[in-house]
This record gives sequence, structure tokens and C-alpha cells, in this order.
Amino acid sequence: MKMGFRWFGEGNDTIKLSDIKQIPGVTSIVWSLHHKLPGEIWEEAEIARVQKQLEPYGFDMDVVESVNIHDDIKTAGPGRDRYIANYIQTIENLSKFGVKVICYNFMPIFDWTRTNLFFPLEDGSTAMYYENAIIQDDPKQMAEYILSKQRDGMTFPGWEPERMARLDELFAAYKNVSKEQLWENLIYFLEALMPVCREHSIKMAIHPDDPPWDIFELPRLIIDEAAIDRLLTTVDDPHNCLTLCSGSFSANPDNNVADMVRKHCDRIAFAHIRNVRHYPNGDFAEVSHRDRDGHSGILDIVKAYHDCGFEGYIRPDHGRHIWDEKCRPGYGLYDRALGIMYMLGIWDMLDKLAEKR
Ligand code: CS2
Ligand code: MN
Repeated sequence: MKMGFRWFGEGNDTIKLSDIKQIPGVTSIVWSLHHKLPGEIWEEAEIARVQKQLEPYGFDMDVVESVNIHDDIKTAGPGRDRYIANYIQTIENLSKFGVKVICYNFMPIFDWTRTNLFFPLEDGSTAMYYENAIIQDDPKQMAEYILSKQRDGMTFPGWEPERMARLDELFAAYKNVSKEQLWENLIYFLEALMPVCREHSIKMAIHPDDPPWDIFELPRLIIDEAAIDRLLTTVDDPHNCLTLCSGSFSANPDNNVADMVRKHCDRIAFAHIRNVRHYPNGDFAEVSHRDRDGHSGILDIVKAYHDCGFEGYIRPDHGRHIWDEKCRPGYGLYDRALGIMYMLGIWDMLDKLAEKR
């Protein structure tokens, strides 16, 4: 297992690399080019700049997260093949810098969706919250709320203001895309990419839909075990992999993430670890990584990774906002650092117990 930390880049994150360096055990910076719109080619010079920033700290840049997919690829729109060619060029460029895993998602229009980014928890911290009743209403209202929380031009991946300004157009483009068609479009995209991924040993690691159910009548694919099976068997290539996000899947209490780990360990390239607490009406809140604070089963999940000899990358996913930290929602320094220490505590103890046997 290699421990990573998501960092939004110089000038786009309140957290400094020198701060991350002081969290024990972190070796990988999970990075991205956040100024890029979906469909644009990531140029070598831009990637080289990030490499230069990481180098003094000895962090690797093996995992890149949010190389976002243009809507024409998801809807089989007129620009699909051109945008796939761009994506392939981006993979070629990333391969020159030793990138090994690309985390992406295939969610229509909206990336992760929450109704309150600063929900007060009983300990005085705040965390992200999902209220079912609100998601039944107006997608524009929700998008406006999320955009209003972007601080100082620090955008959220998947919530590009340029795209959010075109919501009517986007909803129209998805109107005739059924769930089956969306599957076909995902498979078409992956099959086009596999040769270049094989050539450069790069794993495409899909992030599940968050939350794992349809919202605003948009079909969402990567929601449960059946969907994982379908994805991995249809494109049965070791470069077609998962970003197994425990918080996303476990927002549906029927999903057992530890079972998914045990079943698909060799096809998980990247693990997001996050804990979620369910409320009886289907709402959920994000909570600390500590197992007993939520219902995701963090102990079972970490143990499942350890038992299967997981050699991929792990990062804490969203954390709470604690100690008055002013940070991007879900991506503060403090609670994610606590999450890392909790996971490493479990991991190190499991290592020790295994040595004794
Ligand atoms: C992330 C996702 O913040 C999050 O919930 O896990 O936004 C993730 O980065 C994207 O879905 C990957 O494309
Ligand atoms: Mn995630």
C-alpha cells in the first residue's frame, strides 16, 4: 500500500506541500491540472511544472485524479472521437512523467453531490451532508449553492462554472441517453484507451458515482457490485481498474465495501477511504475516519486491503472541517491527516500481527 494525499496545486490550495510532508507515511501526491476543462489536452510543460514542485519533497506523482471526461464522450455527441483522441494524447503526455494511475469518473453532468457542505456535527466540527428531499427539486439551485461555496476562485473538479452555466444545454444533451447507452459510451471510451494504457502501463481507475443512485433523472452507472462486475468483465483488461471509493459506495447501506475489496483486490488501483453515517430517512453525513463514528465499516475495509496484500494507492477522502480551518470543503489538512494516522495505525498493527504468525 502506498499512502497518498490529494493536493489541488499551487495557488489553488490552502495546504502547502511542506505541511503534507509532515504527515507520517505519505509518499504520493494525488494531483491534477485543475485549470483544464474536460476535453483539453494536458501539455507536457504543464505537467513538468507540477513535477518540479513535488520534487524537492520527494513525493511521487504516480496518481492523477480528475482527468475529466468531456460530455460528448458520455453522450456520444459529435465531438466524441476528437475528445477521445485528446484524452489519448493526455495519457501519452502523462506517461512521460511516470504516471501510473488515472482516476476519472463517468457521472453525467454532476460529480459528487451534496446539499450542505458545512453541516454541523455534534462535536462542533462541520462536514458534508446529503439531504434526499432537496435533490428531488431543482438542479440549478443545487449547482448554485455548490458554486457559491467555492472560495477565492478555488473551483471543485467536476463543477466547472463554465459547464454549470450551460446546465440547460447539458440536460438537453443527456435527455435521450438511457442507462444502457451510457454503458455503451463508457465501454466505447475504455476500449479506445486500452491499447495506449497497455503500452505505457497506465491504469484507468473509475471513481463510482456519488451518491450511488440516479439524481435529477440522470442515469448513474457505477453504483453497486453488479455494476463493478459488468465493467470489469466487459473490458477484461488489467488496465481497466477501479478507484474504490468507500464513502461513495457506502452511501447506499446495501453496498458492502469490504466485500468489494475482497472480491476485486487485483483490479483496484486506487482506494479512497471515507466514513459515512446514515440517517433513517436516507440522508447521510460524512464523519471522521474512526470506524465507530459512521457506518462504512472502515476497520473491515482496511483489514480487507491488508489481507489481500493490496499494493495500490490509498488516500483519505473527504474529511470534516475542524479546528477552525479555512479550507476547501472536504479537503482540509487536519482531519485528513487524522484519517491517515487512523488508517496507518490499523495497517501497522495488522503488519505486526502478521509478523508474529
Ligand atoms: C472525489 C471525486 O471529492 C470527491 O468526492 O472523490 O470528486 C473524484 O475526484 C472524482 O469523481 C474523480 O473523477
Ligand atoms: Mn472518492
